[in-house]
Amino acid sequence: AGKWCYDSQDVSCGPAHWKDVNHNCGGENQSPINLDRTRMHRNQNLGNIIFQGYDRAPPGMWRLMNNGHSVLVRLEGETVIGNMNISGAGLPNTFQALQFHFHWGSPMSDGSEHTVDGKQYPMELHIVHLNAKYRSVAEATKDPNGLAVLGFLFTIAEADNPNYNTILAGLKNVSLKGNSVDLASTFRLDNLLPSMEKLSRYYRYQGSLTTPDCEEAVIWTVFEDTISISHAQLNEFVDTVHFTAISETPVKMKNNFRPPQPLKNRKVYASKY
Ligand code: BO1
Ligand code: ZN
Repeated sequence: AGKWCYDSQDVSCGPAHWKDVNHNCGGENQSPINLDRTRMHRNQNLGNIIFQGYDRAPPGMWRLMNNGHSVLVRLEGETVIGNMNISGAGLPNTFQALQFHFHWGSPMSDGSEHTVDGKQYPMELHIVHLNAKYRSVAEATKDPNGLAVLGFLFTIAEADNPNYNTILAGLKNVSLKGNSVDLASTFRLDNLLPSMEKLSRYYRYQGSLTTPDCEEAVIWTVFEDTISISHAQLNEFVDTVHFTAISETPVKMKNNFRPPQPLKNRKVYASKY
């Protein structure tokens, strides 16, 4: 596979070129999209998501890593069996949580991937889940229902969000591409999210991974309620994390979002509430 990047690292391998890296990226069901609330279809089958295991800190440590495109936390792997999963809400099966990661902007500009009525948000959290009928992501990416990603948009508040302190403290240890570190403590995943009672309103559509190879294998759920974080906390991502590895000229990781893709022949559904 060829090299891909975001424009903030190098425009010559930015999102406009991804379709040359993988043909999928020019497909008919790409993500992210603009979520146009005036054109959504209310769907009475879209009830509350059932979150299992999100309310307990797992016994093992979570690993924070810089993959050169984002910082992510692995929720399962050799040392940790997180056993967090989601079901209900029109999902065709149970989906096991694999990892979560962030897309962010810069101190001057927003960085979410999904937009709502044309508005971009400062940051977006993705929790990536695997359809429980598959043992690997490689198998799942051949199925339009292979993965379920939950997207949460951020808004800036005056107060710090203390639930993000463990992750923020770990950023200095994943400053460079390829770095990884066990987080100092585990925590309840639901503490990173808006309160559970506020998650009944969401948008649902069929899409793709938002980075190459852009596989069209994702049931997307983007929540209406937002996560609040302070400006100073958001800036810690931009100030600390780099796209680049130790051997390269440092480039700070910022604006690591793909812009909205054409909706084409798709419908976006709004949950019942
Ligand atoms: S996203 O949530 O659409 N931004 C997204 C984008 C790329 C991936 C996941 C989510 N990549 C895949 C890798 C797999 C890996 C899997 C889970 O993430 O291509 O190799 O197993 O970590
Ligand atoms: Zn993502």
